[in-house]
Amino acid sequence: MQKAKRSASHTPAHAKPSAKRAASAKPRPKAPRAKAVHPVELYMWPTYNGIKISIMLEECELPYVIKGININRGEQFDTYFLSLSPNNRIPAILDPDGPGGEPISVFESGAILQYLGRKTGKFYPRDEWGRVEVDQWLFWQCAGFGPMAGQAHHFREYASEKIPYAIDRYTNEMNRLYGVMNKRLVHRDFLAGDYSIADMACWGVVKSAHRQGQSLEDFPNVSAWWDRMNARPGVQRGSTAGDFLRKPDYDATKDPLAAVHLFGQTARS
Ligand SMILES: N[C@@H](CCC(=O)N[C@@H](CS)C(=O)NCC(=O)O)C(=O)O
Repeated sequence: MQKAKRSASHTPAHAKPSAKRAASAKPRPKAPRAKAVHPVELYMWPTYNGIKISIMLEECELPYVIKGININRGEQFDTYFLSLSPNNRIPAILDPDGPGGEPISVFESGAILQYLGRKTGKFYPRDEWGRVEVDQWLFWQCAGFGPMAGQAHHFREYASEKIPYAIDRYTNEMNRLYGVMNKRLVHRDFLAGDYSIADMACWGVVKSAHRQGQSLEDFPNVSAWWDRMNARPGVQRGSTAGDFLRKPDYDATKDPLAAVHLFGQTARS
């Protein structure tokens, strides 16, 4: 199999063999050979869609390795990446231990979260009532909260021409969506029963609320949810796992090369 070109790769700390274990030299009784652990390959860039998956992998404590796809330099169009993600969007995963022990690749962040939830039995209920609850809020994020935030970022920050109609439309729509989330979180700690993949999906958008013209002070239940999310070590690790891929002060809105690769895409791109 071909390897992704120009991808920075990184294995998170918990996936590496422990130094203590390696140092112990005592002979041990022969145990049946353990099955080799093949880490899940996560193809991402540290954006709100990529971070959803590193949070889930950390929360599940699944061994994984990050393969950087620099979307600001056009790596989402590399042939190998397109074979995993034909929509030329991050994130995608390759799980070498998929169903029946066969490798499987998955693209679309919602589908990846559901796949990892089914694989591990974590953060995605098995019973139909609980699962439907999570699916509704997961799709709410993937089809509304996320894409509308993307449009708000585009017209408020990236577009060279400032179009008041477009800015108002997406700023207002984000305001409406934060209102929906705020109502949902009245008397609830998380969006869909226990903490789940639906909450993980929302983290990256809420992190950038200011970029969407919103303040969490206007949405106290979202603000309390935000604090609960950030108290979780898995969220802390997962939301920063991909930071090594880019310079800390990098700002895509000020990078003219990023605009070349991200905007004006057509079927011929
Ligand atoms: N519906 C997709 C959206 C993914 C998406 O928009 N990814 C952005 C980064 S946040 C991307 O890869 N952009 C590359 C491009 O626009 O070419 C998902 O949920 O996975």
